Amino acid sequence: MSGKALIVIDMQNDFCPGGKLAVADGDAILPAVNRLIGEFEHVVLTQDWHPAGHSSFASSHPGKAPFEDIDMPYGRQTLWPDHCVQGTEGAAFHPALVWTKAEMVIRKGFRAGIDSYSAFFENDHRTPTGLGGYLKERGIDTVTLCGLATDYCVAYSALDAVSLGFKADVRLEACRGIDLGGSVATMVGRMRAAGVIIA
Ligand code: VGL
Ligand code: ZN
Repeated sequence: MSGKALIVIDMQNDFCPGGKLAVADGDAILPAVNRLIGEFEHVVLTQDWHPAGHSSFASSHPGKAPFEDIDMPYGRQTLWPDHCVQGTEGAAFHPALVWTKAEMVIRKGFRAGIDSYSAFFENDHRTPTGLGGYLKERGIDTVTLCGLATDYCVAYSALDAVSLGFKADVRLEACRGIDLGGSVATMVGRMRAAGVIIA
């Protein structure tokens, strides 16, 4: 069996204009994302889903500001404004996202002490979310990724997809990035080098 799935990353209010960690023009990709959803038989969504006081929030580290880096037991971690708190409007999917046909919603970042950019592993790069096993058990070997943000959750998901043996392609026209210090160019380069097809 060789199946394909679309993975729509974090199309949530807090990553769109007006949200707590707004990505520039994050909502501008909704028509392209919805078009892709229409084209795929199998659709998976991810949802960034943090408890209040999450360790990736700068507000949890006295003296630290958003977008600074710190050392965590599992490695370097960028600190963010409080965002995508479980059950809040900011954590909800953007109202224009046509999500109803999604077969699976994978939540990530719900452990207080560790962040999770990738849809497949937490930021220790070892703790699985379960998505890899789910897709393999479903006979899916190729994933197409889109959503927010290009340089964080989309990129780490694509890199991990390839490392798990999936074929992966990223639709940049249906992605937008945070772009801290050139991170979009850096991560697009890393994805290409790893064998991710960038359309
Ligand atoms: C994301 C930073 C923090 C993302 C999530 O969806 O790219 N970025 N949490
Ligand atoms: Zn987050």
